[in-house]
Order: sequence, then structure tokens, then C-alpha cells
Amino acid sequence: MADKKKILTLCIIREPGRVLLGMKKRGFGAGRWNGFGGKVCEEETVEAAARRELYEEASVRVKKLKKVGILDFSFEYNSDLLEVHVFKGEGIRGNPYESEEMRPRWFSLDEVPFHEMWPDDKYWFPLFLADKSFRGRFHFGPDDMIVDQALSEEEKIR
Ligand code: 6OG
Repeated sequence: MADKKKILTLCIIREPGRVLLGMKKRGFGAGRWNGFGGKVCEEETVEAAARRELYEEASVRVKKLKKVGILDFSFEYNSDLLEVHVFKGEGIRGNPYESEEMRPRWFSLDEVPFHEMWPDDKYWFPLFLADKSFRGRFHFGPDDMIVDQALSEEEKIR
């Protein structure tokens, strides 16, 4: 039987000309740059989880958080189903600070390190940077290669 779908958050802080990413230091996705996020706890809204994870992993808060995308991930080598809610954070409060899980760093928009990110990112990140909303699904095969995918721009994500 397939495992239950897990809801996760992913928050990327956007400023004019740059984005804040973090190098994941341990656990799932270690060694890759990504936004900040993790699992939504019981009795917690998805947005509250996004804010909590951002603070736990980078010691910052944001004034504005907008849900811009939903990405579904599945894998050939296990039965995990991940539903990742992608948020754009604006109006950073505090200085990004390294945690046990993430090492934050600002990247200018022309140096986003796609070769050290999850392979799906190069598809949807351009929509993120263009302030579009999107929905996508990616199925991963051996060596984290994408074997099937779909991505569409959406009017609005709820
Ligand atoms: P923890 O399990 O460490 O949170 N995440 C992904 N992000 C991208 N860009 N691509 C994927 O393709 C991902 N799978 C998971 C969601 C994991 C964090 O990594 C994100 C969470 O922010 C497979 O708590």
C-alpha cells in the first residue's frame, strides 16, 4: 500500500536581484541548495509551518509570505508521496544565521546554483523568479533522475 502523502513547506526569500537559499547539511536532500522548509505538524496550518521552519533553519522571519506553487514528488525506489507547498517570502526580519540543518547564502539571480540543487528546480524556479504561480509533478528514478514530469503555470494557488 502506498504511504500517506506528506505535506511539506519550502520557502525562498526574494529580494530585488537576489534570493536566499540554504545548503542542506543533513537528512533528505543533504548537499543541495534549497529553500527552507519541512514537514507540517498536526494542528498547524501550512503557512504557520513555513514560518516556523524558516525561523528554525535560518533564524529569520518575513513580513509577507505568499504561496506560489504546489509540487508533487514521487519516487521509483520508495512509496513516499510528497506534496511540497512553495512560498515566496518578502520583507526579511533579522540576519540569516546558520543552523544545524542549513547554511544560508544569498545568490544573485544569475548565479542560482542549479547544478547543486534538486533537478526539478531548474524547471519551476524560472516561474518563481518571474512571479508566476505554478503546479508541478515530478517522478524520480535511479540517481535522482527525473523520469516523468508535468508543470503548468496557474492563475492562483490556494
Ligand atoms: P525535511 O524532510 O528535511 O524537509 N523537498 C524538495 N525540494 C525540491 N526542490 N525538490 C524536491 O524533489 C524536494 N523534496 C523535498 C521540502 C525536506 C525539504 O526539502 C524539500 C522541504 O523543504 C524531490 O524536513
